Amino acid sequence: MSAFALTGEQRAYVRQVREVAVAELVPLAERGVEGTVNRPLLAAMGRHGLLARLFGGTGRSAAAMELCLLRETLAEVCTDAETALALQALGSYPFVLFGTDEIAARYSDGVAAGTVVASFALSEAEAGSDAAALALRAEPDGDGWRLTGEKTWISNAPEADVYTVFARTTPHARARGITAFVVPGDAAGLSGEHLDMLAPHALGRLTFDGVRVSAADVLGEVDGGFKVAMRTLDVLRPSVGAFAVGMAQAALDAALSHTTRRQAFGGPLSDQQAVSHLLAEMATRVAASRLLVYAAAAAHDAGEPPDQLTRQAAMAKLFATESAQYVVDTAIQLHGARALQRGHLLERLYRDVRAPRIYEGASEVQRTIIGRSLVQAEIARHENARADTRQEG
Ligand code: COS
Repeated sequence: MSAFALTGEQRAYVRQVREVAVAELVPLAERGVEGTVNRPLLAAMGRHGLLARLFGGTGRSAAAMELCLLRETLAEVCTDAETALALQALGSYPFVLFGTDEIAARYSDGVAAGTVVASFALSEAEAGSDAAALALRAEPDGDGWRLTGEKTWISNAPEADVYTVFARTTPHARARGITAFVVPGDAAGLSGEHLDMLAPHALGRLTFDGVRVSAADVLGEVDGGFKVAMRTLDVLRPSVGAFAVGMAQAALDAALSHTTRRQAFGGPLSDQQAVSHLLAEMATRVAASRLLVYAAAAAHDAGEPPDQLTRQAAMAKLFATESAQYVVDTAIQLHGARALQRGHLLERLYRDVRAPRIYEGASEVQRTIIGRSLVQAEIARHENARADTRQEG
C-alpha cells in the first residue's frame, strides 16, 4: 500500500462528488457566461452540500485533505465548478478563521448555501507578489476607518456579496501596518468593473471611495492583517496544487485516449517511442504532484509546525502548477491542431492552467518561501548545536 492511498471512505466521497459534477454541475457550467459569476452553479453546489464541506474541519475551515480531494475531483470533470468552490473558500476563510463569531455567523451560512458570493481582495496594481507594499488607505474616521484606493485582479469582483479587504492602517510599516476588513458588496462608495482575462472565471477591479468600516469589521487584529492573508494562503496553497493535479489528470487521460486510438505511420501513435516517453513523463509528474499535494494537506491536518506547513504548501503549489502546465501543453502537442479548436477540452484547460502559476503567490514567490524556510531551519540548527556545545563546556 502506498504512503498516501486514499481510505475507502475517501474513495466513496470522490465517487459521489464526481457523480454530482457530471450529472448536474457540468450542464449548469455550460449554461454560464465566461468571466461572470455563475450563481445557479454555486446554488447547485450549495444544495448538494459541497460548499458546506468547506467549513467542516477543525478551526472552522475544511480539513485540508478534504479540500484537496474536492478540488482535484471537480477539476477533472468541471473546472468552472472547481474554481467557483475554491473562490468561496478563499473569500470566506479570512472571516471564518479570524472574524468574530458574529461576522462568521453573518456570512457563513450564505457562503455554504451558494447564495452569498465571497471574495479575497489583496492584490493591487503596484502590490502583487510584494503584498506588503499594498497602499489602499484605511484612514481613521470616528470609531472606524474610511477605505480609499483600488484593488485589481480580484476574483469574483465586482459581483461578490462580501469582500475581505486588506488595507493600510499604518503608513510605511509594510507587513506590520496592514489590517483585514470585511466589506459588504453593496457598501456605499464601493464600485467596480469586470476585467477581460484569459482565465474563464470572474475577475475585476474595485474602487473604494471613502468606504466606511467599523472596529467590528476588523478580522484578527488591527495591523495584523498580513498574517490573516498569509495564513489563509497557507491553507489554500496545497489545494491550488490539487486543482492543478485534477486538470493535469484530465489532460493525461485525454492524451492516453487519443494516442492509443489515433493511427499514424502504420500504427497507433502510442507505438512511437517519442510519444510513449512523453506519456511516461506526464504520468510521472502527475503522480509526483499528487503525492506532494497530499503530503502538504496531511501535514496541515496533523497540525505540524507552521514553518514546515508553509514550506510544504509552497512546494506542493509550485510543483503541481508547473507540472500541470507542462502536462496540458504536452497533451495539446500530442493531439495536434484539433486540441486548439474553441470548445475542445484541452483548449479550455490551456486557458485554465496558466493563472494558478501566478495567483495565490507566483512560482517565484513559492521558491522564495521554500528557500527562506530552508535557510532559517539550517541557521536554527547551527545555533542549537552551538548552544549544546556551550552547555557541555
Ligand atoms: N503565516 C503567518 N505569518 C507569516 C507568514 C505565514 N505563512 N508568512 C509571513 N508571515 C509574517 C512574518 O512572520 C512577518 O511577521 P513579523 O513582521 O511579525 O516578523 C511578516 O508576516 C512579514 O513576513 P515577510 O518578512 O516574510 O514578508 P515579505 O514582505 O518578505 O513577503 C512573501 C513575503 C513574498 C512570501 C509574501 O509577500 C507573499 O506571499 N506574496 C505573494 C502574495 C500573494 O499570494 N498574492 C496573491 C493574492 S491572492 S490571488
